[in-house]
Amino acid sequence: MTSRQKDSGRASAATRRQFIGAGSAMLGGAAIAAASGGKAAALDPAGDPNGPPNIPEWMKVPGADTGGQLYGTPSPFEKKVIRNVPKNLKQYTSASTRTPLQELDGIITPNGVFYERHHGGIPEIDPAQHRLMIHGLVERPTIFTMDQIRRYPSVSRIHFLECSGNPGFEAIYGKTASDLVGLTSCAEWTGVPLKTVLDDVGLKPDAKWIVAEGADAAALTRSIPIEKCLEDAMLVYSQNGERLRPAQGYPLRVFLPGFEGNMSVKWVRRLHVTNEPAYSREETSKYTDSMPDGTARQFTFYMEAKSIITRPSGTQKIEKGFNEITGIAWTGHGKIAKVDITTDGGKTWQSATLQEPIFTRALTRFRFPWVWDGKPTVIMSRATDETGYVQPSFAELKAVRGLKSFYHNNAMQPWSIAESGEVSNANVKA
Ligand SMILES: Nc1nc2c(c(=O)[nH]1)N[C@H]1C(S)=C(S)[C@@H](COP(=O)(O)O)O[C@H]1N2
Ligand SMILES: [Mo]
Repeated sequence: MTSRQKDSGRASAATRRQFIGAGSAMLGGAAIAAASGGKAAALDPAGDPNGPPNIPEWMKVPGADTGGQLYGTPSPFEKKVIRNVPKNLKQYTSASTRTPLQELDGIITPNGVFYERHHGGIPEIDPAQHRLMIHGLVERPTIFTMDQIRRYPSVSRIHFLECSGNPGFEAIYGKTASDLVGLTSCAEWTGVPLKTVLDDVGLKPDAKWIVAEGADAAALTRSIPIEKCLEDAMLVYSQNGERLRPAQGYPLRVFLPGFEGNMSVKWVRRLHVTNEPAYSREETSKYTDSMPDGTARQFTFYMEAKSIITRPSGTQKIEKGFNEITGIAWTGHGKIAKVDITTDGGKTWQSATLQEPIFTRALTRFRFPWVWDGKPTVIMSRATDETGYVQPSFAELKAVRGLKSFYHNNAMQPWSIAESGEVSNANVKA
């Protein structure tokens, strides 16, 4: 063993003493045993049939065949890591499912639990039959096949996607992180920059907007300002290395980093280049914000800075002693600059560590080491983005937006910790 290996061995022994030992120092091993299901034998190698040096059952026979599963699935012991289907919402064709944020680590959402929101069900589209038409204020109106789209130079970028009704203003009483902000996910998107394709068809000088239309039964239609189309908008065909899933817009979707999810039109079939917006259903009667003075705020493109602690979070239970507080932060306006944590209901705040690398318009993982003294308290995270914008409390947000708003709620999420260690939503109906 090199001296370096020896050193790292020592470091991990010290780590164990500090973190696992910290909570059990007073109560002894029983505290850990309780945490792992109450079996004191779990800490006793001789009495634990699965603990080394004993040989567990699964080492005594060969395992399953490699290739027995041609498309892999998670361990059968991970059954709760599934999409969250709101119980009170019947899954009509216009429905949504949420990402189980509290079950995930890191910043990438696996494709199987990426949130879904559709207004007319999920169409089944044969990519060989799919076409994208670009017309209107362009020099060369064109109808593309998927093969032609895929011949353009590609890019891959990591970005979050968030529905702007996440959660609606009146829906801040959910139980889990997923109930509250599970209409947020993050993936590596691959496709062609929209600018590349627009340069190819030639924009006319008066092109100001691009109206994107989906090939679903809802024909969902949104108007995108030309500046965004030429900045970082993408035509996406892959997500986390594989082709888009049908629910995410297979075979082709618009992706607008940092914009409200509704504008990233799935199953895109038409880009109509115009000099004014379409004023479609989704940008007039929906996805607008009713303000206290009776007016409605329209075209709220960028999602504001937001964060949530995903562990510990609602319905989980913690033990006295060391607990890592971790969660996710994101902003439509670039990078997350800072996440502050309070463990005393907002009296004092301390900076969390941000997981590197920090990507633009992507989820950012934060971590904060915490020793819980066993007393009831409220914990909360607060994101600041690189523009200096600070995530508001719900009270601060309401003061500006009034009570008639539904969309674009980026308020902080407080979690109560009871003496029992049970974690619950601290937002309570007045
Ligand atoms: N064609 C089409 N595009 C669509 C939608 C839709 O119903 N049809 N839903 C929108 C909404 S409201 C959101 S939040 C995102 C959801 O994307 P996802 O299902 O991949 O998470 O897609 C948007 N694009
Ligand atoms: Mo949405």
